[in-house]
Amino acid sequence: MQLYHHPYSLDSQKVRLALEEKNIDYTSFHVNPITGKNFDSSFFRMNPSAKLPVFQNGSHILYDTIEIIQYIERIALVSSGRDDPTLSSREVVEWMHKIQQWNPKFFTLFHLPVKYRLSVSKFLRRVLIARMAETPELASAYHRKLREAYETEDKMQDMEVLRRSEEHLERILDEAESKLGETTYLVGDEFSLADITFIPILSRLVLLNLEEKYINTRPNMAEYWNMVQQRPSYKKVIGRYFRSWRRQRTLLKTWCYVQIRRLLRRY
Ligand SMILES: N[C@@H](CCC(=O)N[C@@H](CS)C(=O)NCC(=O)O)C(=O)O
Repeated sequence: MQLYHHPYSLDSQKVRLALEEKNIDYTSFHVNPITGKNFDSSFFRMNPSAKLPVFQNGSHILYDTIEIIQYIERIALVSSGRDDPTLSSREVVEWMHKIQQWNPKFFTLFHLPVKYRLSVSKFLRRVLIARMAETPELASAYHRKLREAYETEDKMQDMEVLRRSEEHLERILDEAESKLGETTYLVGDEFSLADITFIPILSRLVLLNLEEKYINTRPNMAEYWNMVQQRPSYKKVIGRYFRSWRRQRTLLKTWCYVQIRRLLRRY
């Protein structure tokens, strides 16, 4: 089994948490979306949406985060050899969908320093144009991505987009806060796929320095956040890259790559 993913990608984090929690071995391929590696023709041919993560098991390829996580759950159940295999409850699946409906893209972009955002988006557009010239048979798919990039820039001018995204996030957080007042985890007293889907969102808020506003104002969530950070899966998938000083190192590496490529005009 192969997973194409990146530590920066929120949906990739969800899938990797599932793989770690379920103890499933896989071959890992890092595809950095900020340096435009997701536009390399080898990856783009398999996945013209260029989105991460992608999970491959033989000829079976999955692109949808929830489908991948549920597939991992089924693999874990089959390999456990238990007589009474039970899949996640309906409530867990409902929570996963509820969380997945919030798109972190605009929220994240709005909270990045404008200078970095504009520089990276310009770099990515150049990468797309370079790949288009190298691989004309994929030109129309590259063109679609380029259009998507321009549309994203347009949306970034519209503060209503940010407001809606914030409101949507607040609704999910409020509901989670009230659930966490009754139970240890999002659904009941056992860690579930719902938590796996939720943890990367909290981690993204911390990365954007928004912990005070969104987490610490909700006491049950603040306690939950402290608890889930102790899990080995969290440490391996997220903490390793983003805890304290590590996050500067992780972000600086990518930033330097982009700047050097830009200076050399190597896309
Ligand atoms: N099909 C995925 C979408 C995943 C997604 O949006 N991935 C983001 C990172 S978390 C991505 O790869 N963005 C890069 C791009 O759109 O070019 C799902 O909803 O499960």
